[in-house]
Amino acid sequence: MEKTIFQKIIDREIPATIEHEDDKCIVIHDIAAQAPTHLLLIPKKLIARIGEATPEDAELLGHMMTIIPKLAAKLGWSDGFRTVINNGPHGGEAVPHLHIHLLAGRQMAWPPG
Ligand code: DGP
Repeated sequence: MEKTIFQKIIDREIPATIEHEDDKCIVIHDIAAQAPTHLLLIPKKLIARIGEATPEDAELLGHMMTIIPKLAAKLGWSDGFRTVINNGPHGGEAVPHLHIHLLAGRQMAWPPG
């Protein structure tokens, strides 16, 4: 199977600006930022999308959640931020490798587009 673009970034085959990395996940800056800060939190394990996560992934997903407040503190997101997971065609998913968008630095609107 062809590697996803995010797998190629994890494997250092293509460059990205890395904000955090550990044994389970990587956080990069989105190439098409939709906010002053727009990060992607990506598991190193290939889970195509959140709708395909299994109970086996619970520890990994929990670990990823704990990275978010650490980033918020490190990057000074005291005014708030938004997390987004796009799933499938109606969700606007473009890359079939689970990733959590983290957007900060401006007022977000609701409802989302
Ligand atoms: P989604 O629509 O949720 O699948 O979002 C995919 C995001 O991935 C989109 O915001 C743009 C970003 N992206 C796509 N290709 C690259 C890349 O090569 N490098 C980086 N840093 N981000 C990318």
